[in-house]
Amino acid sequence: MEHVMERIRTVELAAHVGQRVHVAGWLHARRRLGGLTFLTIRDGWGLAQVVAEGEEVAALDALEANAPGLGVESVVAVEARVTLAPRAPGGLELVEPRVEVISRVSEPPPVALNKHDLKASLTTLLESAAVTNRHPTRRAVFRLAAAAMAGFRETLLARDFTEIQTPKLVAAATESGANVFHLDYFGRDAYLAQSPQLYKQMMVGVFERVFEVGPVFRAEPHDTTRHINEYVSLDAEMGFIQDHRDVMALLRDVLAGMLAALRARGERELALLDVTLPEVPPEIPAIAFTEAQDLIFARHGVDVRGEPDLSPQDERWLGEWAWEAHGSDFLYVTGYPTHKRAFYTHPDPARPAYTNSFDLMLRGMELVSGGQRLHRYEDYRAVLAERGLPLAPFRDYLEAMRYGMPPHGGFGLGLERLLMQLTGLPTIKLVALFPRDLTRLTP
Ligand code: AMO
Repeated sequence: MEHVMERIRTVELAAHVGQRVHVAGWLHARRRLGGLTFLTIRDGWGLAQVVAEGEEVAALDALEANAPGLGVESVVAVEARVTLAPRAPGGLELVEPRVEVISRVSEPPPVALNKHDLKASLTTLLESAAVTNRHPTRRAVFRLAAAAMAGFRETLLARDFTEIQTPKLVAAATESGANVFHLDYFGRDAYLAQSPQLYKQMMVGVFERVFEVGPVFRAEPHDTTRHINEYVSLDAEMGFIQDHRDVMALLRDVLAGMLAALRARGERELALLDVTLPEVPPEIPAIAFTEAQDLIFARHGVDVRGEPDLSPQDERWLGEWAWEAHGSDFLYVTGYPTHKRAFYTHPDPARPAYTNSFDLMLRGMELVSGGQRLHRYEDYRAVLAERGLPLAPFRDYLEAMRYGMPPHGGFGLGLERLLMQLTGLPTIKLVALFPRDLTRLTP
């Protein structure tokens, strides 16, 4: 092909009206109408419509005549002139095309990718994710995930947090002995990290403020719409706090930063998926755990008082209440019972049976857990002994505590939970690129 100019992306066409340009991508769709042939080209960002007529159609037919034929998802390069076409998608059309085939595909893909809505069963969508993730609505979900991660990083970097990467092959379970993937590490027992919890706390001793974006692993042996076995955890931890309320204030600003990044970077994707982003109130409403249980009893007649945790139904009810009483999609629940939280959680000094901890609900589902941690070596020794946990696996963690740690706290936010609540998709498996669940280790 004669060199017209550097390849441009489909989303840049508007700046080139009247010029001949070079675009390249996948043959998304093709149809004939009278003497015309319409091609839709999809690149990594959008779609472009190409119209061929007369001899151009004959040239296309010649490409087609080669065996095997030129099917959708073939990779093609197109050199053509950009024109305004009010009736075309995006108001632009590429005319007088010359088409070159880069990778020829002759079999139809496992799912038709060129319908506005992707019509396939969940199983097909997941089994063929390598291809189905190409669909614009699938791709949009993952672009939003990227925007959310960018917003998380930007907000914390602006506050002088340092990004860290901690080991995923670890010698101790962090969150609880259950739900941990066990593996053989050259003949020794090892686990896949359930969270960066212990390491991010140790790193407070180095940097004071740290964050991490990375995979974590939970061996939860049940199939739910809100659990997967590997997810992306957005973690932050900071030193020199008064208590968990400082962490809640930080999280509020981090959420606002993430939503701002979604608006700024995800405009096309939000429109395509018809997503209405939640507003982060200047102060997110908060309710104490025991009050939340009283409220559920009063409003719904279900006596959950005395339960050690909130059920998914409890969370949905609280979400409804937050919206009705405060006009907020977000709700903090604070002060979870001490015996129900992980050993590192700082008790409430005024009520030691409850903790300086919180969960954050988004639209009635837990999105974040966090709180203040213990920071004194003696307190750790006491709590591990109380819970019958061995000291040995925590040796290095305890060493960090032994040599001086400030009061500190932080949180962990599940990226896929966020995407699920924003998009309203019915299962978390649809917001992970290649979900790992009870039955799925491929693709
Ligand atoms: P927790 O175990 O509550 O806390 O996890 C934090 C957040 O991670 C998400 N999440 C999950 N997402 C998908 N699939 C799962 N199986 C899954 N499990 C948890 C949720 C949850 O709110 N170390 C603490 C955090 C901290 O205190 O800093 C922790 O991991 O969104």
